[in-house]
Amino acid sequence: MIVKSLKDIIGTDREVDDGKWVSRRLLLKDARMGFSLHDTIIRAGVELPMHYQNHLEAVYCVGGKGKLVSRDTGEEWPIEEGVVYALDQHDRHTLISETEMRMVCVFNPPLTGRETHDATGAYPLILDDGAVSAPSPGAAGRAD
Ligand code: 9YT
Repeated sequence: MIVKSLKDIIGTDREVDDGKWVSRRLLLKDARMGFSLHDTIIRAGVELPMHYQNHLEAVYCVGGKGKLVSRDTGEEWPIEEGVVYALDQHDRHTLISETEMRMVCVFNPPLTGRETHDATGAYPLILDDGAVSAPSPGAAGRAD
């Protein structure tokens, strides 16, 4: 069994600060659960274009307010405490925060903790031997 506290992650290399968000990685690939689990703070007033071409992600908002926009369809959804969105189609999306937001995020396959967003807003796929997979499918160096 694995038991961890957010307090033990803050200030370690499992707390990743992108400037616009801070992701606290509670469970990563090395936990061998088949997913990773993150407690992410989105700073207020930021716009985050993302496109996880190599991963599925579910995001459950547990605090704050913002808006999710599909860059595939133009649809928009208010995001607030109690709302979950699942990027089941590797959807191109933009998250816009109004206030600071707190999100619980699950990634499949799990992140290793070494990924950083590329120019398309994707995380690369890190293989079992530690190699980074070829660039994201369709990556053309733009997030939109
Ligand atoms: C929705 C969101 O939080 N995206 C950016 C960060 C990502 N969730 C992560 O690495 O934890």
